[in-house]
Amino acid sequence: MGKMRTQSVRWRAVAVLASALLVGGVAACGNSDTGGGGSKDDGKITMGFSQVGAESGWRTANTTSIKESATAAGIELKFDDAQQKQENQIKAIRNYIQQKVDVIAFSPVVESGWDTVLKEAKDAGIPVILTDRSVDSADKTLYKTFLGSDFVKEGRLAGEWLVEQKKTASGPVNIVELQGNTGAAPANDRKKGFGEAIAANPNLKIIASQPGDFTRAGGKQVMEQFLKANPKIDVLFAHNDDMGLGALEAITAAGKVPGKDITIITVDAVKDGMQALADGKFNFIAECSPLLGPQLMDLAKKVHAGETVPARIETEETTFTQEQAKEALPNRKY
Ligand code: GYE
Repeated sequence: MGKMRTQSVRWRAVAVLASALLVGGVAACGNSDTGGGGSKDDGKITMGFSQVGAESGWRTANTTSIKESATAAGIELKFDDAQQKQENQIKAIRNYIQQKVDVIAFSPVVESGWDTVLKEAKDAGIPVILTDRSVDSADKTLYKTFLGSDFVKEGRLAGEWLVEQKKTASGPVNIVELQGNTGAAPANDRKKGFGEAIAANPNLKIIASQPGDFTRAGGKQVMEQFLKANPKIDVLFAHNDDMGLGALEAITAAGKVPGKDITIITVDAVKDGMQALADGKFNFIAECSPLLGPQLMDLAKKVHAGETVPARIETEETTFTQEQAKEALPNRKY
């Protein structure tokens, strides 16, 4: 009796193993037939990429990096520019699902509201890679990995530099803040990191904070309003170079000297921003690298092959003072 039971347990184990192998085999077959969900069987990986837009120098460099790296990696890229609209991104992702691409990658314009479409991609068996910006979905199985910067850290580095600069200030230091587009991860996180860092000195106060949508036009327009409403502005913290560059025009038009009358701190370190820093118009930049293409293509190959990848891959970054910008500028790639 005891022996029979052991035997039947053994048989059951063999049966389970066999069916697992069968299912695995069928799944693997399915993968190679369709290229992991792909429409053609030419062995080439197809990636559908939904880009935020073309709002800044950073974004332009990011798009170039993605396109060039796809070509270099032999990945067929379907690319869509969502013009800063979430609805356009959702539409593009649904198209990619319909076209049965192998991998979907996108840079979410805002953090919230992605669960439904991500679930659709998951149900279709298409892996998703978050690039540059993240989502706030509680279900982390909706995407394979998030490749991008630590935006809280960038804000904190900007704030810590300011705390150091103003450590001997005896009175209030009035700060205005140009935020990125409302609801975007880099806008939320840079605000948070900066705010936490400047809390170290109660003299440092944010007296106005508005979105300038990461664009030069937005930066200029909102800075004009700030200058009209606030006679004493000591510092501008702009969530990216482009808004800072737009604000320069408003500051000069108001008869103030940027970099002297108003200390200017930005994020990104694209060429035009670095030039303004080297010229003494900006005072400090926290770097954010847009060159994510090569790592993204590498990850796409891995997830397509069914390999496990780290849930979070952080970009390496630094900061620049005016002197450091002068040194780095000749070799700046973007
Ligand atoms: O800082 C800004 C761009 O998501 C990190 O988006 C990116 C940000 C970047 O428009 O310039």
